[in-house]
Amino acid sequence: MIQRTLLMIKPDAVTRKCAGDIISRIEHTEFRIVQLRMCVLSRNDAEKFYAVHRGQDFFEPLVDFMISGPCIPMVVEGPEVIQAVRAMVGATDSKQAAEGTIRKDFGTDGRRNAVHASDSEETATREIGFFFE
Ligand code: 3AN
Repeated sequence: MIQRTLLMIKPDAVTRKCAGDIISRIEHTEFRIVQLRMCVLSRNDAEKFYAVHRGQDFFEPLVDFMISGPCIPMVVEGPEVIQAVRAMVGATDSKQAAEGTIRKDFGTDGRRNAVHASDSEETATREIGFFFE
């Protein structure tokens, strides 16, 4: 099934000039980037985007991190792309992510983990709508 997912390059990776390398990884797959922009999230936006995590001890530092610099959200399209991009991204904590994953190669730890990727069709629809028409 052709799906769309939201992949977002986070401020740590943008600041360290890893965006091109991450975009290149996507372009070396069968998938297509169909929308992309760069933006700095407001605190309110970041809190809304991560609303499911409100109340967790990592919520406030996560929001502070997400507004610390520009993000690059993009929409990636292709067959079964949601799970495929999640697999390319790797585990939440970059220190535990598998070799060859984006988080292993471009992230630092559980917070500064280089990218976000939607985890289901429902979240993909919501997250794409958050950034794009
Ligand atoms: P994933 O992005 O792997 O689906 P989620 O949705 O559980 O992970 O968490 C959302 C974001 O919250 C993560 N990308 C990460 O930046 C942050 N986060 C999650 N768990 C932790 C943690 N234990 N410590 C610090 N940050 C965390």
